[in-house]
Amino acid sequence: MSIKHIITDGTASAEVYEHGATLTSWKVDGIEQIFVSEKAILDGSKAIRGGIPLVFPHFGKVETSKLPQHGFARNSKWVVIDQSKKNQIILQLLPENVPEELRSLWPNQFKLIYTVTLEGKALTTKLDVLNTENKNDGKAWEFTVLLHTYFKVPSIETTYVSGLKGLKYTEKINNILDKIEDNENIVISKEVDRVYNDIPKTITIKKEDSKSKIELNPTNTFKDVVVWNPWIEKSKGMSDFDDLEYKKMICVEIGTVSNFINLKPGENWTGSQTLTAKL
Ligand code: TA6
Repeated sequence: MSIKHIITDGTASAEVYEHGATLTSWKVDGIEQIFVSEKAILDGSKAIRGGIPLVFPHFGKVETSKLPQHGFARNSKWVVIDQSKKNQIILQLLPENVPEELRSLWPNQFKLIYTVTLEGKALTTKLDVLNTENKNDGKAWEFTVLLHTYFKVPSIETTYVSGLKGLKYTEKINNILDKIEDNENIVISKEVDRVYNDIPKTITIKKEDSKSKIELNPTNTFKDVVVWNPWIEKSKGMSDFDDLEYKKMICVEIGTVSNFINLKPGENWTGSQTLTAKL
């Protein structure tokens, strides 16, 4: 079983596994905001189905790479480097923490630092990406990155995503490019797997049944957001996901996935999202 750490702030709490530095719970006033499948594998043998898996160095599959979908960060054992505050935990990933069979597929020198902070009804997850190659003869490298957040909802039918009206998006299902979102409130009533570009400072998930909302505030270093629900058929195809769990979750995933970010030796990139529960 992978080791799990708990942080608290007042009535809020969160749980983070060392495996993948995956946050698997965020409770506000005792109410769970994050979805984790009842069939999730938590022993470190595969990425956790749910929570906030970290996607690095590749979102999806990259033709020129043999790395598995979504890279290796969510499949590696991170190291806790600071838990001196009760409301914060900081974890680090270095090449030596990545399973050899995955590290050999992306043999670059890097350091990731992931900071999870609770403040009242807000949760902030920040990722620092550093190119630690030698400044004299090291090489630049490029990556895409995403916080693959699974939100728990009372019912998908009465959940709305707002703030994306007017944005260009790609529907990965059937690879439909350059669509424009014309709904202020996006309702999910089938499988969706969309990448929206040039995202705003605020995206809101409204949960009609519980009259509650979650506000997402990404830094402007995150350019895209993925909205995903597997719906009926894809749910059946995931062994670590129950057939009916699509009704109780929605992924709204802040990231930079449409264009690679290039880092030279010694350079770093930072992105964070603040989630605020409005209960
Ligand atoms: O973020 C959406 C997505 O890329 C979907 O295409 C779906 O594959 C989902 O991620 C889950 O991917 P996983 O590799 O965790 O099964």
